[in-house]
Amino acid sequence: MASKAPQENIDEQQLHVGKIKSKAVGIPGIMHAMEISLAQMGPVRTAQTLLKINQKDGFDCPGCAWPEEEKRHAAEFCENGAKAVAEEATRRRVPPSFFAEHSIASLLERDDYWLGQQGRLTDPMFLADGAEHYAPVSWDFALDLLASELKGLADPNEAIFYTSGRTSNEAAFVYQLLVRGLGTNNLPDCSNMCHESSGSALTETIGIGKGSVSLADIHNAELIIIAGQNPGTNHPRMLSALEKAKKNGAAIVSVNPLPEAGLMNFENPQTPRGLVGGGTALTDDFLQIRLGGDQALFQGLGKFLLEEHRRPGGAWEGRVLDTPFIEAHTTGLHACLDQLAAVSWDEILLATGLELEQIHATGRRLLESKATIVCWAMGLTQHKHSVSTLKDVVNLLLLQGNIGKPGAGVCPVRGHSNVQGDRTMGIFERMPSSFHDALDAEFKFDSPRDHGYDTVAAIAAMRDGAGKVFVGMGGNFARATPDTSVTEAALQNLALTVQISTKLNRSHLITGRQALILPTLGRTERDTQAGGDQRVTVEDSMSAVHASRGRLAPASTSLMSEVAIVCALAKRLFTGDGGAPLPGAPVADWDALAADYSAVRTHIAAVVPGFGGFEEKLTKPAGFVLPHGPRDGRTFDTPSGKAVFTGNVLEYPTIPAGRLLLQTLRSHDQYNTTIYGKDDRYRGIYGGRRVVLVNAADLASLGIADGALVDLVTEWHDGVERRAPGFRTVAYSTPVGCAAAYYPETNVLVPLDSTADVSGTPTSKSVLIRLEPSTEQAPGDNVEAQH
Ligand SMILES: Nc1nc2c(c(=O)[nH]1)N[C@H]1C(S)=C(S)[C@@H](COP(=O)(O)OP(=O)(O)OC[C@H]3O[C@@H](n4cnc5c(=O)[nH]c(N)nc54)[C@H](O)[C@@H]3O)O[C@H]1N2
Ligand SMILES: Nc1nc2c(c(=O)[nH]1)N[C@H]1C(S)=C(S)[C@@H](COP(=O)(O)OP(=O)(O)OC[C@H]3O[C@@H](n4cnc5c(=O)[nH]c(N)nc54)[C@H](O)[C@@H]3O)O[C@H]1N2
Ligand SMILES: [Mo]
Repeated sequence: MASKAPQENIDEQQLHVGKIKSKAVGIPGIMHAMEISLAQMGPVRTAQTLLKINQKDGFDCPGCAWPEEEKRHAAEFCENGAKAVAEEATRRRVPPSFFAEHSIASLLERDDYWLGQQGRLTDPMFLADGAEHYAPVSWDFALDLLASELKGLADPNEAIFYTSGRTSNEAAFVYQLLVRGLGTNNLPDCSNMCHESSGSALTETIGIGKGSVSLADIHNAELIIIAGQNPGTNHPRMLSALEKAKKNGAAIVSVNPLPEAGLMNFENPQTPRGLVGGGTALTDDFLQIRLGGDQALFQGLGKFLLEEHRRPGGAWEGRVLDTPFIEAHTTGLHACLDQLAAVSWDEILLATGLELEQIHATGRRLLESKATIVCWAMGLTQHKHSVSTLKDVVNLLLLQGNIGKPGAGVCPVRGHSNVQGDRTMGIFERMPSSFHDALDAEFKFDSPRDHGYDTVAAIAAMRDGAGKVFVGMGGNFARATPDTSVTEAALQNLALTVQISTKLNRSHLITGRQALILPTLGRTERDTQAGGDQRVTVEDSMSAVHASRGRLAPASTSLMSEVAIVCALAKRLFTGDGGAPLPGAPVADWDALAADYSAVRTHIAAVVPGFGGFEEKLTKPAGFVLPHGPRDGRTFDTPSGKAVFTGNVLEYPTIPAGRLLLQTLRSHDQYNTTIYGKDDRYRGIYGGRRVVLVNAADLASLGIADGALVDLVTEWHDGVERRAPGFRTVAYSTPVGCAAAYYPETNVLVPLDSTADVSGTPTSKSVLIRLEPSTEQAPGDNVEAQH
C-alpha cells in the first residue's frame, strides 16, 4: 500500500500562531503520529511496525534513549517514537534516478524538510570531482576508493570519523577499531555537542560519566528536579515514569525558561484517563529561570540547605547534611561550603531571575525529601559554564547523600538511542589508557594514544586544511554543527567526504572534491549476513544493554549494514593477499565479524568492562545492566576513591541592554536535523519554523511588533557577521532578555569558538543576538498572530 507524495519546501508565509498548550499527548498526539505514519508507510506497514517498537523480540526505538518499562504495553505508544520509526520505515525511496534528475545545485535549494521527505537511500552513489550529479557505483568501487584515499594520506590524523548516536554497539566497536587501526583517535561524535558536559562533570566528581538512577529510582523518588529538559517532546516515555512517581507521592520541580507543555500536565495515552482527558498535573513548582541561571540556582539551593543546617535552634539544625555519607564517601566538602558561603543571595536572584521565596520553597522540598533525583538535558549542557553548573548539581545531591541510594541520584537524560553505548564502545577522541591497553591486547597492535579531534576541533582542522577525508557514521554533520558557514566551507575543503546514511540530508550536498553516499540498514530492518539473521545491541540512558532485531524487509537489496561496511573497509586497509594481517595492523577475521555479530560481541566482552558473558546475558529479553560504582555500592572511581565536592566560581550570562540571549531548541515536529512536519503544537506554532520567541516586554522596549519579520544577528567578538534572516517574532512566555528559536536553522548564529569550558560543547543555548528589521522580502498578509 502506497505512501503519499512528499511535500514541498516549507512555505513560511503559511506560518500562524495559536495558544501555548498546557498539557501533552492525549488524543491529538496519537492522531498526529498516525497521520505521519500513514503518509510515510501506508496502513499495513504502519500497523506492523508500530506494534514492534520496544517489544521484547522487536527493535529498539530509534527515537530516544529513555529505558523501557519492565512490563511493556502491547504498543508502548509514544507519538515522537512513532514519528521516528515512520521516518525510517517509510516506503518512499531515493534511487539513482532521483540523483540523475536532481543536480547538487538544485538539491541545495531544498530545505531539510523536503530532503528528509524524499525517503530512503537505496544505492551507493559517487560524486566525481567536478560532477554536478551523483552517479551510482558498486560497493567495491566505493570501498576501494575510500580505502585508497585513506591509505594515501600523509598522516592518519588527516582523516576524521564522525559518529551519530544511532549506531549499534557492534558497529561502533568495529568502527573505532578501524579508526585506531588506521592510527588516529579522530572520533568526534554527536555527544560532543550534546551531553559531553555531563560526562566531564560526572567523571570528575563521581568517577563515571553516566547517570546513576534506574527506572525504579524514578518511580520511588520523593523529589524530582527536572532542569533544562523538554520531555513532552524529546523523551515522551519519561512522562509515564514521572506519572508513576507522582502517584507514589513524588514532588516534581521544573526548571525551565519556558512553560513546556509535557512537564506541566500529561495525558497518558496508555491509560483511559489519558484518552478521555484530564491527565496528571506533573509539575508542582515551576521555576521560570533565566537562560544560564542554573548554576546560581543550584548554589542557592545548597546555600539554603547550609543555612538551615546551621540555623541555631532551627527545626533542621544539624540534620540537613548527611554527615555519615559525607565523611565516608566524599572529599572536598570545604571547597564547596566556602563557595556557598561566599555567593550572595542578591547575585543568585539576579542570575536566576527568580524570587527568593521560590528558591526557598524548592529548598524546603529538598529538606523534606529523603530521596532526590535531578534530571537534565540540553538546557544545562550547552552553556559556557555547563560543566561547573553540573558539578554544582552533584554538590547539591552529595550534601544530602542523594547518590547510591534508592530513589536518588543523577539522571542526565540522553538523546540519541545509542549515544551512551557508542561511548562505552570507544567512540571518543580520548579514551582512557585502560581501554587502549585492552584493545591492543585483544587485536595485537599498538593503538595511537594521542588525543584526537572532538567535533569543534575537527571543524577547525578541516577549515585550516589539516583534514583531508571525512567519514560520517550516520548523522548530519553539516547541519547539526555550529557556525554553518564555517562548517560548510570546512567540509568543502576536503578531498573526500563519505556519509554512511539511511536518509538524504544536507550533508550529502556539502561535499569535498569527491563524495560518497553509502546507504545502510536502519534499526527496523532485517539484517541478514552469511551467518544468518543478526541482532545488534544498544545501551539506554540508564546503562541497560539489550538486543534489537529488525523485521522489515530492507529498503533496498543494495543496502549494507554498518558492521558489514566497516568490516569490508577494514579488510581492504588491514589485510594483504589471502587475508593475512599487514604488519602493525589490528589482527581480526573481518569476514567472520561481518558474517556473525556474536563474534564482534566476543571481542567486546574481552575489551570493555562489564561485558563478560555478553552473548549469554542477551538471552534475557530485558538484557542486563552495566556496573555503575556509585549506584551499585557507593564506590567512586576517582583518584581519591571518593566522590568529589567542588567549589565552583559562579558564572552566568549578562545580557546588555537592547540585546537578547538566544537558546536554539527543538520543535515538536523534528528529530534533530530531520524535520517531520511544520508544527510545534505544544507551543502553538503552526505551518512554519522561522520564528523567534521573545518576551512581550522585550518586544515593547525594542520597539518591534509581535509578528514582525526580523533578522537574528549574533554579537560575538570576532567581528564576523552571522545572520539568520527572516524570522517572525512571537510574544511568548520566556524570561525578559531570553529568546528561543529552532535549531538547525539557527546554527549559523553559533560561533565555532563559543564553547563550554572543559567539555568543548557549542553554547547552543546561549547565543547573544540583536534583532534587526528583516532583509528578506515582506511576507504576504496571510499571517495571523492570535495572542
Ligand atoms: N522528538 C524528538 N526527540 C528527541 C530529539 C528530537 O530532536 N526530537 N533529540 C534527541 C536528542 S539528540 C537529545 S540530546 C534530546 C534533547 O532533549 P532536550 O534537551 O529536551 O531538547 P531541547 O529542545 O534542546 O530542549 C532544551 C530544553 O531546555 C530548556 N532550556 C534551554 N536553556 C536553558 C537553561 O539555561 N536553563 C534551563 N533550566 N533550561 C533551559 C529549553 O527551554 C527546553 O525546554 O532529545 C532527544 N529526543
Ligand atoms: N544549535 C543547536 N545545535 C545542535 C543542538 C542544539 O540543541 N542546538 N543539539 C546537538 C545535539 S544534542 C545533537 S545529538 C546533534 C545531532 O547531530 P546528528 O546526530 O549528526 O544529527 P541527526 O539529525 O540526528 O542525524 C540524522 C541523520 O542520520 C542518518 N541516520 C538515521 N538513522 C541512521 C542509522 O541507523 N544509521 C546511519 N548510518 N545513519 C542514520 C540519516 O541520514 C539522518 O539524515 O546536534 C547538535 N546540534
Ligand atoms: Mo543529543
